[in-house]
Amino acid sequence: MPRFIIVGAAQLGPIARSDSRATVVARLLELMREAHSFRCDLVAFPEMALTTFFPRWDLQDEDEIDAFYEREMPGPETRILFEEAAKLGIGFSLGYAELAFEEGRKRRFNTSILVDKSGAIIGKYRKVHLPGHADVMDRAGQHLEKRFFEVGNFGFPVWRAFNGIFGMCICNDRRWPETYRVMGLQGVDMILLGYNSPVGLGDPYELDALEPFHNHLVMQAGAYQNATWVVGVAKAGMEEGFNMIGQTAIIAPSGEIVAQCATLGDELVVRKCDLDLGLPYRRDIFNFAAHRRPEHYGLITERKGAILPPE
Ligand code: ING
Repeated sequence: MPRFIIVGAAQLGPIARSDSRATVVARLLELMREAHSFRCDLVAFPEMALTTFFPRWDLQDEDEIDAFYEREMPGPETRILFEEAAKLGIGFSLGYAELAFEEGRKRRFNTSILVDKSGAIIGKYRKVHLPGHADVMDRAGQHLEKRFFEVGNFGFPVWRAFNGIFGMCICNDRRWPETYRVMGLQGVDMILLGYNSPVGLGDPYELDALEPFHNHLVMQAGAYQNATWVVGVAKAGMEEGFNMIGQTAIIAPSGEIVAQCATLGDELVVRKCDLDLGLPYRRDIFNFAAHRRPEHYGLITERKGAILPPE
């Protein structure tokens, strides 16, 4: 019996620095209701889906910085999302900037949650691969996630949900094969990820033109090599003067793109996904137990003469 799930990938267009949470949540609700009209079981939203991508600025004032984070989830301005999800009977994933008080101190993470059809949070992930820099660079645009977020401390967990095994990652995580493999080793059926990916940061310029190609390359490879669905959802368009790629896509375990957005705005694409499509790959070509030999790979760091990049 196939394990079907109808998935909505809800791409967002730009979010302005001045946009209130209420304004943005109204957009998310519109996309959630549209997903429900297509009988979606689950709708995936992008990374940092409640605010503009503020790590592009050299912010200094702590109160101004804190205003971009959520201290509680759901909070007073996001509770309506959870209530609507429960009313409609639809799950969702949501990326946001998290402000937590743990181990006696204020901590900041780039976070994503997985919410089931009852509106309960069943999974939480904190971004591990933080790209860019902590200090302002001499370049066209900044990418200061290392200043505004800590490295995630949950690893890459997966959760039993929606009649399958689901995982999440965030943006730059999708460029690292380990991200998919750690979840693949846990038998993940579908990975939900959001991204805010600017082009033109000039680091290096030559690769800008390849950004759309690299975006799909890494998600398609991750899906195929780990026999999992990958749902990649963009915050797209010209956001505060920064050109963010779209290309939101639903990718099958074959690595094929089976649904893709065609705009740079708020746009939903929907696909009925059979979570068992990964089984033929997991049973044969990517049968980790039968073919994978980590004990024979050798640890480069321990092997003498490793070929390292020039200083
Ligand atoms: N953004 C980008 C990403 O990994 C980036 C950073 C952009 C890296 C372009 C390389 C090229 O997609 C986030 N938020 O990680």
